[in-house]
Amino acid sequence: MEKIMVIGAAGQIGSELVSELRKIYGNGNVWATDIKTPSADIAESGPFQVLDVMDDKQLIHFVIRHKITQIYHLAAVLSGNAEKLPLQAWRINMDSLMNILEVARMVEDVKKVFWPSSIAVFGPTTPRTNTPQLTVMEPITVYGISKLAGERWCDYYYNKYGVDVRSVRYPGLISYKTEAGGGTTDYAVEIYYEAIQKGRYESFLKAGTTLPMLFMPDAIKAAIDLMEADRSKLTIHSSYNLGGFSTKPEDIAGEIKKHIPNFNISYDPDFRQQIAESWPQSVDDTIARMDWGYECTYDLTKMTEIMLSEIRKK
Ligand code: AKB
Repeated sequence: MEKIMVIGAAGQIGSELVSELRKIYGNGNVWATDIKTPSADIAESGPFQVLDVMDDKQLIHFVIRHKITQIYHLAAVLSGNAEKLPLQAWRINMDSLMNILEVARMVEDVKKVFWPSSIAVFGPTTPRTNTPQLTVMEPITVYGISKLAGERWCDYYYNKYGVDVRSVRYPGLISYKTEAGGGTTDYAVEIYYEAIQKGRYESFLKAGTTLPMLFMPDAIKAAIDLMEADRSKLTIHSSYNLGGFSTKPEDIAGEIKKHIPNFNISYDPDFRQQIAESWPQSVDDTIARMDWGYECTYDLTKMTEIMLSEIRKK
């Protein structure tokens, strides 16, 4: 019987992941945890606990008491916000991961850990198109540095202690249930909300800024598929490249215009432009496809239809 714990359950990935995991494993077997209260459907459809992953004692007591077998650790400070408070972001991103890795090492019941990395591990010296799994990695953001260091620690705990940590390098994630917060790819979420609320959007990234993106249902499926994959088939113990589809602000605006003809986009790039320009435009995810059958099923057109109709309902 699996007992699963999701850390960061009130966040953009966590809120959707908890619902999917509860469908698969049963509501009572999936603990939602966060420092803040999640939406009512998460807090009321199964167990919820206020928990600070930075508090290692509270964390280990919780894991032992509830006989947790799988941990999804999603709490992190994203790229844009991390640049505003670099040392604080470094501490949160690194200490929280180290607490999880230590718990997984010490508590025998814990069999698997999921921790998301990001395309932010790459930098301006990385090949930007079809970025390979193994390549130059010189990230220029504190978020990217923390994700790259985290990947090395995951690989280290796997090799040294046999801790089964599984990870993907997410591209920008687009969703309508819970808004993202503080990332560089967040423009691709904001644009849909503002298209409906105001009929216009001022992008903080320039026209022509291409980045890989993934619609949340594909991102959630990837996390669960990777966690369910046969361990012997996995060849990457740092983090798997995940591609998604590549897009730029004017492409999304063009898709929105098909539904809202008067929609207008303008551009006022800020500090996140430099971050975006240091990240890949597309990513080679052949190894994820081969090892555990990853696929991206939503493209920009299909995703835009769903984003607009779901946000309208809100
Ligand atoms: C961000 O923009 O910081 C994140 C990411 C790509 O990891 N969405």
